[in-house]
Amino acid sequence: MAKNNNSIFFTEGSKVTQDSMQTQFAEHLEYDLAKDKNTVTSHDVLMALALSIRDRLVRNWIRTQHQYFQSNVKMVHYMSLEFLMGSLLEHSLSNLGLSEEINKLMKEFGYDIESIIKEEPDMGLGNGGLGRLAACFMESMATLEIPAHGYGIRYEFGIFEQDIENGYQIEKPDHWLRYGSPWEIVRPEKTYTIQFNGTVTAEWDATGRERFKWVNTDNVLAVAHDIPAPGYQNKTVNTLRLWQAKATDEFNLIDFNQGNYLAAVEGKNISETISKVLYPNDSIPSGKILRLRQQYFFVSATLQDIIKHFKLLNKDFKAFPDKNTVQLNDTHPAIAIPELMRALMDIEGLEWNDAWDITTKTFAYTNHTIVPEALEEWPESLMNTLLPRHMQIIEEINRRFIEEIKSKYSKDNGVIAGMSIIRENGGGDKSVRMAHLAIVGSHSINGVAELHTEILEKYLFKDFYKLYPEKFNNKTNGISIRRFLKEANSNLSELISASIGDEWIKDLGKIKKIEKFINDKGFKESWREIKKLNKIRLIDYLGSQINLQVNPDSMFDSQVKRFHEYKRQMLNVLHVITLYNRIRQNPKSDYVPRTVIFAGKAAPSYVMAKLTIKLINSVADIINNDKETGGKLKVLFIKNYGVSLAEKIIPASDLSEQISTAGFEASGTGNMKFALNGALTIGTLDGANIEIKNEVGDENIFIFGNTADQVLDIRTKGYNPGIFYENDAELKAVVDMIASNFFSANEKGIFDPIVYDLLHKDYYQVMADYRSYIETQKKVEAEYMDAENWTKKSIFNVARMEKFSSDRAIREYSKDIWKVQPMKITLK
Ligand code: F58
Repeated sequence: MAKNNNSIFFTEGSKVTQDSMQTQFAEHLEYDLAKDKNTVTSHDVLMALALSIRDRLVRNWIRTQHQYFQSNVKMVHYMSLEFLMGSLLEHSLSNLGLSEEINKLMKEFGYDIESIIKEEPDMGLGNGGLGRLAACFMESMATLEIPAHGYGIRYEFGIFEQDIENGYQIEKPDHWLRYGSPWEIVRPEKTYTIQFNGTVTAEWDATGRERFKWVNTDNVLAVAHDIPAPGYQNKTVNTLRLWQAKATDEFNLIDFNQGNYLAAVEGKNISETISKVLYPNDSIPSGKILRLRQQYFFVSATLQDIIKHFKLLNKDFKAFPDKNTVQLNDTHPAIAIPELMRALMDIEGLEWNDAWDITTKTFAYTNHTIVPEALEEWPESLMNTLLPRHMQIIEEINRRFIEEIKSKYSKDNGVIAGMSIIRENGGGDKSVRMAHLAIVGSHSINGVAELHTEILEKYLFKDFYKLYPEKFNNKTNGISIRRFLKEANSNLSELISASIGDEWIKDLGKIKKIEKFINDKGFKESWREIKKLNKIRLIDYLGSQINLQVNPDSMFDSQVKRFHEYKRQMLNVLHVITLYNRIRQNPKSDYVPRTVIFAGKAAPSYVMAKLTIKLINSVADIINNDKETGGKLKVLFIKNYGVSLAEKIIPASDLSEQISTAGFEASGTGNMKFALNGALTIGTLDGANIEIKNEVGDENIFIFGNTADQVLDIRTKGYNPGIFYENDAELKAVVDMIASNFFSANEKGIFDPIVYDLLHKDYYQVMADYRSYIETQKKVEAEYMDAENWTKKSIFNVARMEKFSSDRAIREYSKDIWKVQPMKITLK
């Protein structure tokens, strides 16, 4: 095909610019979906609209990529096994500035935009905070005009769909691609071969150098699927490239010719399972071989893609780190370090030292957890089988690293063993510590909140910090202001824009200006009115899912996040039961009516987390059906929490529960989303809560419980949770109720493991923080009674959120780690 026929490219006055949205929508309905007014379904409407919007995006998308290529600009590659994108229609409309126009148009056609938006399944390709952070970063990078790619896996099944049966969590497959996705563009021409297994051979090349070859491998193909990532009302559209696994041969021909049809198809199925499903474990890695396959699969495809692109424009590999920077989102893609070494040495023919210099200059690593058992390790035996050449390279990296420790840091064998990339587990059993590999192979290691980075430097990676202090830095997390305020809370964002203009959407610092309305009666009334509207909107959205009366004038007290013992949903339940007892004992007293909202998924194999969900549902059952508590207390477990639900629950909440055991939540980002929507936080001095407190001021947040230092101190001195039970009558009554089957009359004994744990183990020190939490909740109520005062605090929270915009985070990454500049897209 003649490639230089420029006239067909970048045509001004093209179909997309000339045709009205109306025509495009009608054409997609007719030509892409083959539907008329009799056969059209609501899903068709969504598809036709999404395709029309995509047309607009594609225009800028091509231009963005073209300009990046032409100017050979330095690119950020955000490598992440998870991207929790949520829904894309409303977000694309908003970023394109088309929300109003489309709203009107759909109305004219007789459709309601809200229900079309609701049709779109969430792109749930992540577990929680880590995956959503990647999505917020994609949005901010595009808004700030940073040349960037996201790279991940196109899972056929994202995070499981959660159902609740008899109070128990049931997992169902998330078939988000059932009807296809209107956003992705398949790029069969961008297909790479990924090798597994096989052996390594060595031979001497013409220059007398030993060259290694990885041969007799089992191969799988990786096919690119691209999703547009548009910036806010600019021309930048970056790419999220997700890899799908495909078998190399449709059938194994030998088996096929022998008539063994099923065996022939089997091989194909095995290779295609690589991109089938997202591992639903958060915080503790699964350690499964398929997980390692997934990691290597997407890492290898990504690096091949980056190198191919680099070679089109550059000659000398020394320039590679000047043109590429790769951020590793946790250790999940850390196998990229030996993979880049392999590519540079075995394929491109570079020497070790040059390859190593390029590699360490290219990679940067973000850590998201301090729980030691959450740090990934792969058995050496597995690595030897699946990735034999990589294991050799890792051994050599480690040999050189140990030499470095000895010459620069310590000759103590204990210290060396503690820092070694390869752990000796005794009996010849060894494993690869991916975090150590990531630290040694990167030029930057960052934590995600100040306290978290401090813990990394002081405890978890203490020796590494002493050896390489210059590599360590903090990058406090942030959230997308567009998604979590402008789109999720359009009423509030309109009030803000009407009062101070709309510059805050691109520059959150400007939102401070709303502080001047702190004594404006009308403004404050509108503020409260909007909160109430959002509550009603949430109740409507949930519809028949909740079969109880929820009072929109009650305080909405929400804890929505993954279920984990360290997040302490348990502490919240103990408070709920305490409130219930108080109401029963003193029904005539004044209470602030509360609706306590829980939502979140538990890892399918996490027994305690699942039992906590059951307990919440059992407690809800009793309380919600008790006439005495009536309008005063309701408990709501909202099933199948995800990005779209977050966008409804958060704007409707008054109180945000951020109650993890201090020292355990690396940062948290839900805490930021709530504060940005005017909820007040009740929380421990953990993760980013500390920084939120510093920004909003002590009087605008409710802090309780032990500090991270105290938690550690208690643990080292020996902790006895039973003492708290013995010495606190109210707590004792609550635990006794659970133990005596008050909430489990029909399933006696099911909560025994919880009771046992609280009284005898309580690793996360729920009992130790109970009293302080209960007293602080009391303060919350007193403050909430004074609506004027509460509104002021709510406004201060929103006004002081500048720091928590992911724009700020991305600016810091760009300047300190990536050394990249924004590039304005100017192509017409
Ligand atoms: C989360 N980690 C942190 N991991 O818990 C949270 O404090 C932080 O705000 C967020 O990252 C963003 O930095 C997290 O979500 C996972 O889900 C992993 C999934 C895969 C296995 C290991 C945990």
